[in-house]
Amino acid sequence: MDKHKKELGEAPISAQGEDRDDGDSGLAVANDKPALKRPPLYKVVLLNDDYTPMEFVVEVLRAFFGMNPETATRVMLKVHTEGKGVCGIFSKDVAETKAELVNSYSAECEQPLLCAIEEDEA
Ligand code: TYC
Repeated sequence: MDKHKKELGEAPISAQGEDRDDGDSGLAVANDKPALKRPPLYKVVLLNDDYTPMEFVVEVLRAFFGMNPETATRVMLKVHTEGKGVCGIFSKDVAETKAELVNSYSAECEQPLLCAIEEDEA
């Protein structure tokens, strides 16, 4: 009897999984913790040049980034002495739009002032 059971009773391991109720039923089952990541933020960075007047840069920082005169002057001087400086951190769309607005305004005013965007590594 025991011998019979052993010979006829259990399916091979490879077949067992396919018969289980929670196995390959065609239903997609979500993981416990969906791997959601926040979209990256972007810095709008102002670049130094030798030609744009300091007053123009301060005006741009106030007009496009809402800075008060003191903050705008501090950021302008940082860019002037260090080569570049952060104007703000935004979603990708907003950062791209701000940089484009600054660059087209500068070109319209015949100034070489340039803004760029950089992914924020925070
Ligand atoms: N370096 C410029 C000058 O000496 C001033 C300046 C500051 C230009 C910041 C660009 O992003 C800039 N007139």
